[in-house]
Amino acid sequence: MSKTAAEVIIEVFESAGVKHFYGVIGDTLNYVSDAISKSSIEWVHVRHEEVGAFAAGADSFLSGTLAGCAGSCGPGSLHLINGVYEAHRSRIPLLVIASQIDTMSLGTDMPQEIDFSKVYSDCSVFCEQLHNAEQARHLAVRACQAAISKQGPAVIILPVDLSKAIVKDEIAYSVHFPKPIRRPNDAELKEAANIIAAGKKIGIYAGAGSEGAHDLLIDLAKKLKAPIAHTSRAKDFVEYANPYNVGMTGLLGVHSGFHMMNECDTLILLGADFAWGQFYPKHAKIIQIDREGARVGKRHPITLGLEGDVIPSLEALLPMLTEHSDDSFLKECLEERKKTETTLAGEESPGDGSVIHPQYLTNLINQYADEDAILTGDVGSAMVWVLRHFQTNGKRRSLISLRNGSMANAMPMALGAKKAFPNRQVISLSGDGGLAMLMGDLLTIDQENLPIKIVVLNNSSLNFVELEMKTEGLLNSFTDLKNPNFSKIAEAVGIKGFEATKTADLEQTVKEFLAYPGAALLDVHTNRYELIMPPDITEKNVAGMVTYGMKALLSGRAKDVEGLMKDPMHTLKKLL
Ligand SMILES: Cc1ncc(C[n+]2csc(CCOP(=O)(O)OP(=O)(O)O)c2C)c(N)n1
Ligand SMILES: [Mg+2]
Repeated sequence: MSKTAAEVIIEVFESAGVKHFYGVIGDTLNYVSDAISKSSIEWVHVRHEEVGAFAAGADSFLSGTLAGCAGSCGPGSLHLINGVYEAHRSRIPLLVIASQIDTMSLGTDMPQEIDFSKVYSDCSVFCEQLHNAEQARHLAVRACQAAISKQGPAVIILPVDLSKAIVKDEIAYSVHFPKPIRRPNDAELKEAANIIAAGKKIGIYAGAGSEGAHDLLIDLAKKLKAPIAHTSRAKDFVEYANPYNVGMTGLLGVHSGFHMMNECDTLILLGADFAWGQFYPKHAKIIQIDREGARVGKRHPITLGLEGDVIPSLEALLPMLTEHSDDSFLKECLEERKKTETTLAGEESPGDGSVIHPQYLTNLINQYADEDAILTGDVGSAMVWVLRHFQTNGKRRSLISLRNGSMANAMPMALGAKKAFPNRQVISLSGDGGLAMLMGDLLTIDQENLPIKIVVLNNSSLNFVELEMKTEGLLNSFTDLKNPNFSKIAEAVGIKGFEATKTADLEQTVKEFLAYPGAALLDVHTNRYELIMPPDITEKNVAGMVTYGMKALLSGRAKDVEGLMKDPMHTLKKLL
């Protein structure tokens, strides 16, 4: 049977396990969509390609099965870009078809002509154009192989004339799934063990590379009497059922994680590529193990850099370690953890009821969400609440645009998560700015029958940025959002709408909303003046807020300062 190059590419993707492709069809993509329509791969018809790329990334990341996205030539494939960056920065395997105008017109400044090799070279692990239709299988296999092995987006630039060409497809290239065991050699591990043996205040800092290593981390902590801090991306893998956990450091972190990192004299960094050097310990000996040797010592000077995956590295290291008996540092850090927990619990309380605190809302979601729920959070204040107030348990997942830091990620990621796990509860904690940015894809929820739950943190502002401005001592500017009634918008597009304006009703509303059998949106009018406290309050933070307060008063914006003092006990508890 004769096949087009597009059909061959799709056949290869099927053989690599691809189940979903997301995008918007059109002109140069028509032979690809035709091939998909005849295959076992499902096309998910989104309204904006960026949403498609975000969703495909979330699908691939959570399911561990390759997913893809595609766009028509020119602006169609250009729209994918932010979601492709997301996958690239988060090291998520992803297939991308950027369809292209026909080869006869390439290089002639045709309408919609874009040099995608330039556009995608910075955000992919593979980016090649099909130059001859007979290359189709070879190219598709190389793309899959690169996505799987280099963990990132692989882009195929596909000119339309080649996509529809009939090919012989005679050479049997195929996709492979290597599962190497990577670990440092014994001499290197011995060196690590010697450094650790000399440590008195040993800490463990676990990153996203620790996925699947939960029990080994606990064994390590137990043997070394070492507290465990973790990066934000490692939350799901490290936090639960972990008596050694002291939480995250960094600006989004908590006091106990920050304290441990500051005070340890020996730090074992495992699969962690935490970017902010100022949060690493100043004088500790640091041993770093990372699956990519190029990442060791990248963020901060270290004592010993080793290459390996966390699981086999720990399996080999653990028997070489001598048990530590001094647990004073662990006890000290766990004391700090208790204090942090008390602070967090205080923030989660409903307060005096005058305003809805977003931490209280997140805590309610935490209480009533399913045991294996997936929660996505928008960049903005939502990400902080998800990281601090949503508890994982080994089954739940949380997903945020942490490395790309993009607004509007949560709802698109929720779409992908729901495709990957149709039977799990998927909740998006969206900003009002974030949701509005890609709001057209609320239509996808109904059209594609994706019963997700969207909570809107309606604080009528680009709040995270507003806070950034205030802590710098600036008067906030251009942060106001004049919002629509989000629940009515939801109703208009076939999604059940809920609204919450009062603390007293919130618990009942959250319960009803989460229990609703179909897609639903809950618009919650949260406190615009909520402070997000860093793990350690510096004089600079306080000085910034004071300067802001003075400026606001002097420029006649007294109401804004009054806002800060709504529910004063809640605010004071955070500052003291
Ligand atoms: C695409 C994009 N545009 C702008 C920014 C800068 N930025 C970061 S957070 C934020 C505000 C987000 O507002 P909203 O979604 O309403 O969340 P809030 O902080 O108010 O809860 C902005 C503008 C960004 N990170 N990404
Ligand atoms: Mg907002």
